[in-house]
Amino acid sequence: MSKVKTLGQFIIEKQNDFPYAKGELSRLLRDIGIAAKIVNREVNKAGLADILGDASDSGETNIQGEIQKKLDVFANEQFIAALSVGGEVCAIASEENEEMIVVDNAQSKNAKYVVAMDPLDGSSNIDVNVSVGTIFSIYRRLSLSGPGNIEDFLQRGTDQVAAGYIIYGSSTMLVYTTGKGVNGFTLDPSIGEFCLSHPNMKTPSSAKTYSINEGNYVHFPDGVKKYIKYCQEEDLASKRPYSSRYIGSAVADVHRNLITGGIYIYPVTAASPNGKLRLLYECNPMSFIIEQAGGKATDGERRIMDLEIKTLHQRTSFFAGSADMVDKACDFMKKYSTAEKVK
Ligand code: P6P
Repeated sequence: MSKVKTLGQFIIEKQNDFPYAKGELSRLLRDIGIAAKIVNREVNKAGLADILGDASDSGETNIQGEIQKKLDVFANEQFIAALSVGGEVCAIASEENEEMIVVDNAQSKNAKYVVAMDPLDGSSNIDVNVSVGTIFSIYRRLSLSGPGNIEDFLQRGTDQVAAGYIIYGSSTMLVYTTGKGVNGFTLDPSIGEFCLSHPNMKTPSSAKTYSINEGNYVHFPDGVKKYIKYCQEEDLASKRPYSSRYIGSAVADVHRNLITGGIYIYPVTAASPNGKLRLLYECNPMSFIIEQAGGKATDGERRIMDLEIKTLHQRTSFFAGSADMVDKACDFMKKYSTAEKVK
């Protein structure tokens, strides 16, 4: 049996890639892994426990105006607790919380890092047993000491120290990067450990899958409409028509496309004139991973990780995946539309 390498062993082994590392980032990644295992346990039995459905009879909504699912709330609480107890994070930004969370216990208030996260993305799929995910982004704080502040989060994606996601699907995987490649770990429930299963992940430069909610077609920018028609044309040489695959859970769509190749597009629509996905804790972390795996991520025009972040919950349009496919889609945007500027 090949030697199993756990997430913990891998993190420690890679710590030497950062000569000045004193272990804080290693411990922070370990804390995320612990919370992921706890959330996974609840996701896997959601149908059994009273944890399905909406967070309250009154249909309580989060700051996004989205009905909070009980598992959303549970996941948010678990990641906040693990990060707070772990002592390596001085502040947290979460999709579920309008304001940033200052972690001001003795050990944390001078911690080096801040974490932005979507604790359970795609949660509308929870009740129908479709894969959901957690997305996280780690920055070095800019403030010198004391409680973390909002400026610590308003950093470009290129300043991320690490980023990753957990996908709770047919198996549970944790995929992350620290800027030196992408590695995927599959949870082995029999030992309760994430084990290295996808070392040095690379995404194909082109493929046959496009992921977009075509229900919004009439409101898409012309460049997106033209690109969709391009995907649907018969052309043997470029293996078209492509296949449309859209789960409605960005982590699941992005993860599939990362492995098989493909493009995920969430452009501006009438309902989301600035795009739907969040720059800080969805698009930047997924872009870091995609770029490290050899892919590309833009807003239809500009590189996602170069975009200026002005507010915690800022939205952006998102074109991400296989490099050649993103280039092609952006060519159509350039020719037929001007990408919505981040306001
Ligand atoms: P629509 C989930 O709410 C999410 O943020 C992404 O995970 C997903 O890809 C997208 O929204 C789905 O949105 O409008 O197609 O249902």
